[in-house]
Amino acid sequence: MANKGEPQMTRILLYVFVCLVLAGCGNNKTPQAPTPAASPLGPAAAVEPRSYPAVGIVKAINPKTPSIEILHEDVEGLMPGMQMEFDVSDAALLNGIAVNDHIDFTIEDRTGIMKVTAIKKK
Ligand SMILES: [Cu+2]
Repeated sequence: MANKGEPQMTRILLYVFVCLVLAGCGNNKTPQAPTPAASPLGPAAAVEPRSYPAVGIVKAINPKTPSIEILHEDVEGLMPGMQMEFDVSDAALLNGIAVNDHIDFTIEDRTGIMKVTAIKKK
């Protein structure tokens, strides 16, 4: 019974170690963690935009807003195919883009606020 204190200390040290490891893992979360709708109002979600690659056909262009209306295919993890208008992060992205162009584009989603951040003509 004289050694009883030692294994207890070992257990405490192990416990502390596990806590540190778990805390470390929590901090190493990548910004692209696949949790699009987990905490829509959390402060962490607000600073972690997600980007989605998408494909579609240009239906209208509005350089003033700037915005673009696109008939897009299914966007995996975001929404099914539909025709809709997107705000564009920079009007310059619309340069050289015309109605009926087939495009690859990128949608950035910040807690439900979507913007097109890249457009590439096919
Ligand atoms: Cu849509």
